[in-house]
Amino acid sequence: MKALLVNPPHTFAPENPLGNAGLALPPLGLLSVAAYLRREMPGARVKVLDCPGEGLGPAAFEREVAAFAPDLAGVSVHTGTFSAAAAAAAAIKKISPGCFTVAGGHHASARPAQCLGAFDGAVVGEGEETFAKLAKRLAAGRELAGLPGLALKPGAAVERPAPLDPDSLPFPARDLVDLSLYRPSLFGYRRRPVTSMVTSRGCPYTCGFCSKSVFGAAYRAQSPERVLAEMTELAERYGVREISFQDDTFTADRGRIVRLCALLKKKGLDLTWSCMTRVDLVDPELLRAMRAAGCFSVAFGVDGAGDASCGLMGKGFDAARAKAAVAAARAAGLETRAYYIFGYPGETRATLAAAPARMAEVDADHVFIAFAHPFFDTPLYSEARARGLLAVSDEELLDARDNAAPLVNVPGMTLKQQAGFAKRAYLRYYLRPASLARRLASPRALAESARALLYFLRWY
Ligand code: B12
Ligand code: SF4
Repeated sequence: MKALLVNPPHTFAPENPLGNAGLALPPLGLLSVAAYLRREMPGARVKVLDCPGEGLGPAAFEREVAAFAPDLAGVSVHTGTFSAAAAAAAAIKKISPGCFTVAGGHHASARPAQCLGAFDGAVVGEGEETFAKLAKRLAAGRELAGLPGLALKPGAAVERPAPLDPDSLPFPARDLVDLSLYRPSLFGYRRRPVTSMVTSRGCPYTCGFCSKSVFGAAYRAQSPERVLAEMTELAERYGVREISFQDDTFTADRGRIVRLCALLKKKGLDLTWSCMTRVDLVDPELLRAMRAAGCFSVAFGVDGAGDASCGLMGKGFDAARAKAAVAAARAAGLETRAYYIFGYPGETRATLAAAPARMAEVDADHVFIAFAHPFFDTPLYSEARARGLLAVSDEELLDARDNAAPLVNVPGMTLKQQAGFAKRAYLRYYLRPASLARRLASPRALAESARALLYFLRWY
């Protein structure tokens, strides 16, 4: 069995917003599926092609497919990469007509029927177990129908397999990619080599823009011991010096993080790290423990600039909570990043105009602004569609990757005017005396800001 796992060739938007500047992270989903398959089917040959990460365009991708000649090819499909994924599946079929093609990931889980137009099958939900069973059945020439998690016919119900125990998963097969190609976005790391980890799945919160068809609402996390073991492997086998945790809500289980911090201090690995979480999942004591265990930066999904916008997005906290979290993180000696979303249904010229002032009240060291992106499986999409606010067709959403481009109309203004609000918000934010003073106080912050300015000017 030769199994190929693919992140399809596509380009990130040429006008990448400041928030994504320089960003490229390893495809941990594909690497986890690959590691699981190697464990369950030791005879299988597994190859991973992360085309955006490796800079492979369609022609180079086709050469790689022809050289490997896979029996089974799995392709990651996000909503905005659907068109690219469908083209990759067609290219695989052209080169290896006998190869079974299967879609996996967020769009495959949200809209499996649509994927079946381009692929032989679609894996719904987390992919490790279903993909490994699929490979085994194909190798043995067994019937595929009825395999939990595998969609074969549009419209037919797909039984989901039981959620996997996070501690039972092998470490992602990082040996299958060149880790030196990847790094978090500007302001997101301090030391290299740097790489990412994800230590939990699922989220019980109900933010209206969030696409959750893969892992669902039940939170499952690896034990602190399992997390430490993977960090140790990264430090000792790969020489990694910094880890960017990409968990949606890293601190959702407070006890887990307190124990992890204690284990890290005891182990004494030469590692710094950063994470993302919600503003209502931190407190001063926890933040101090994180700082003492090597954390240098926390990113908060504040999302709504001001109470009104937080309410529209269903964040479940108010701006005062965001302000308190940022202040507590700063007091603990941590750098802070705040993510915001502009242009949510219900926003008005007034909420957008007030956004910079609301963001300044929260006062994170760095801010990143994206526009509301309506994924099909979200309340945001349903609401924007129902209120006639979608500025693009469903088809265009299958190729939409530029989160600096508004996709939802705010009444009374053009999309260009909406984009202008974000650009001015960045300027007003970073030109505040408090923000300038913080930058001038640190040579590292000053150097990073100079790089950021170059990205910004190119975008602006
Ligand atoms: C880190 C991250 C990135 C990184 C790395 C991406 C990558 N290739 O993995 C970077 C920054 C590059 C990135 C980019 C983008 N991302 Co991103 N990203 C994430 C984040 C925070 C974690 C991903 C992760 O590693 N998860 C852990 C692994 C284990 O899970 P996983 O990747 O989902 O994989 C599992 C399943 O999905 C499935 N699976 C995935 N692929 C395949 C393939 C096969 C064949 C099979 C069988 C199964 C399978 O099995 C895996 C194991 O269970 C998620 C949020 C989240 N919680 O998932 C968003 C998220 C996945 N990203 C998202 C988006 C939209 C994007 C972009 C399109 C954004 C853009 N504007 O360009 C790009 C395109 C990605 C690409 N294909 O290149 C959305 C997807 C929503 C959707 N419906 O499409 C998410 C869910 C964020 C959100 N809630 O909005 N992203
Ligand atoms: S945005 Fe974060 S906190 Fe909100 S539902 Fe999604 S993963 Fe959960």
